[in-house]
Amino acid sequence: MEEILQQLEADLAKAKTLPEVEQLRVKYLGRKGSITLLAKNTDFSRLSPDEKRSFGQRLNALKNRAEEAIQEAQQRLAQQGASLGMVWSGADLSLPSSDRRFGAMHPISLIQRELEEIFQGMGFRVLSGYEVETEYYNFDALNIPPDHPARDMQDTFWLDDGRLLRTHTSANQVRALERYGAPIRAIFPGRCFRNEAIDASHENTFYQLEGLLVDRDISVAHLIGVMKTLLSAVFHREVTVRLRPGFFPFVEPGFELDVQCLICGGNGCATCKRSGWIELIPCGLVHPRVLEFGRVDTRIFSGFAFGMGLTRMAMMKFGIPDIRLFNSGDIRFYEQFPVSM
Ligand code: FA5
Repeated sequence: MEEILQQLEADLAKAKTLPEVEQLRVKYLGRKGSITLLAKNTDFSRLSPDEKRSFGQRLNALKNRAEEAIQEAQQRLAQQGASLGMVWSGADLSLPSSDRRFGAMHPISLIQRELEEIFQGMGFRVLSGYEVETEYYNFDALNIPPDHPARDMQDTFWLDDGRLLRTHTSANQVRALERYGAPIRAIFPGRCFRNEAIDASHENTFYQLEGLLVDRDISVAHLIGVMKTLLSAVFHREVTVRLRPGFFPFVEPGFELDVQCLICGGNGCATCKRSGWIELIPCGLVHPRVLEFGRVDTRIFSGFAFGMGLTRMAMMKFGIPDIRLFNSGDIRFYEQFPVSM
């Protein structure tokens, strides 16, 4: 018995990982382990009652000491971080990491997520359409026939097969009406493309967020209500808005929604070009012809639509001075929008 114990202790001293200790436990205390077999192979009938008692006591003591030795070895290795089968390296694995850099989110993703949440809170569903569109949904179904001058307002990237890269998210309007019918309450965030010269506030690839609400008895008052709720939520304060007439063939009446400048409070500054107002969201009541293209009964339903520039919105919210930064691929720009953990 003494020999077995000494052998076990020598084996344990050499073990460098917890799995090795487990193997030793099986070797000595498992069903076919040497200590277990010692009891099994002893012919107790040949022992006197005194011998049986003394043998039993010594065997129990051996088992207990073996178990203790194994536990000690396990504790020693666990403290050294050896549970993964690694050899102890001397590092304190319980110390916090010194490199605390987290990933970043693209500012468009940030503002898009925020807006989606706000609109979902007002009962809007979030839908997405196609970046490659047909002329029909991008223009014709929006009451912009082929010879209409409004087509020239949006320089289009045409594809060889006659389709195009959508110039605005309004292309989703009739698709959604056809598919879901009225009433409907939806937003469509997405990327748009225009064959435009690029400068600090114009990109050929940018994001818009379209909104469409069609229901019974919808008026301009509903449009203003939704816009004010949205802007207060985005800018975390009460905002003053005004509507000016704006022309888009797919709305009647059409508006440009301006926000009182959030930088100067309407007094006039460089951001609002001294006017006190910032042009933010083109919108209007959906033109009956668009509803008809979407097979909506115009005797029952009316609606409003808006098409905000998501990229411009992000510029306003985060104070980004140049639109070219968004697509620049410059990691120093993206790193300024860390994800909070
Ligand atoms: C439209 O695209 C209309 N579809 C908006 C609309 C929808 C009106 C529904 C009525 C009802 P506009 O061309 O003005 O409108 O573009 C809307 C917004 O997209 C602009 O206010 C601007 O913020 C953004 N935008 C347009 N062109 C660019 C560009 N080249 N770079 C960055 N943002 C742009």
